[in-house]
Amino acid sequence: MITDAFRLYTHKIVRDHERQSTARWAEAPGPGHAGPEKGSLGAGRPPDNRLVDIEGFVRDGYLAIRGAVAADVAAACADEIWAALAAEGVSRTDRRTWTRPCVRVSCPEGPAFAAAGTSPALTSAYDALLGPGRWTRRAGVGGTVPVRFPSEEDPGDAGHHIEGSFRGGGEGWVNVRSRARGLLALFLFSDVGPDDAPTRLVLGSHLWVPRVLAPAGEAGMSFGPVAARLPPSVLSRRTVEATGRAGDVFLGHPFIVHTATWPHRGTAARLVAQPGIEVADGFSIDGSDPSPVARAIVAGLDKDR
Ligand SMILES: O=C(O)CCC(=O)C(=O)O
Repeated sequence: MITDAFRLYTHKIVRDHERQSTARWAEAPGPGHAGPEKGSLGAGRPPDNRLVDIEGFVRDGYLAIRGAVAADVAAACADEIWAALAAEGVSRTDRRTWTRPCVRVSCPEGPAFAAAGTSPALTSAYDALLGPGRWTRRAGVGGTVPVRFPSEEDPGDAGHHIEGSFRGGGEGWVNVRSRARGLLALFLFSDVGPDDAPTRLVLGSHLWVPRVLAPAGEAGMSFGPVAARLPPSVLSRRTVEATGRAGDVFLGHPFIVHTATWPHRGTAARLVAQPGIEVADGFSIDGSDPSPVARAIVAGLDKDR
């Protein structure tokens, strides 16, 4: 059941599954992509947000928030990412340096990323999906940016997985309450079309993960083997590719199965940051936690299949 508090926080957020079709990824940008007002980073008009479909998030495991980050902010973030790539010997203007299919950098910090990470459309969405104020506020985006370059080569890091949430035994660990991780976020800092090696999300896969995690109890398990322990049919479910414009952000359930894709047959580098949105502890899974993330976990544990 959705409480009134959650309804209040959902009125500004885009739920945008319809715009996922590859034919429409480059449709005309909404007002969120309007140019900046003079003088201040990110002062463009607010995004064309509409009602968020919380039930769609619980069912499918993701939301796309179009224009979550203003166009000028996304462009400033892209500049910073290119500066970080330069330190790796990769030049924005000299394609001869684009020799690897993927170069992963830590997401830079600084004012542009602080503006991106605290965009009102996103903080409203975090409140709606996790519970008002329940997530860890951060003046930045965080995570890594796997930058993917046009290439026919296997990048070596593609494969279905869920993300780890906390350190356990020296690697990414995850438990059924999703200790520490509230969401998976994909911040598009470049336009990403269907040829540009978009991240692929397996719809509804998050509902199958709790049953894999439950036997591991509070201690949890390494995130690595989780996808392989799912019924094989889960990986044959419908998928959606995280395509869109620079400034769009996809928010995924912490248990959504996803994969990098290759080859990248586009022409431009794909810049997507992939941070976790942290929650201090995790979610209650006894049915008392009204957040959509917790409701999906409970649905996954309860579902009679
Ligand atoms: O780069 C991508 O499309 C996804 C990468 C990913 O899921 C990861 O590095 O965990």
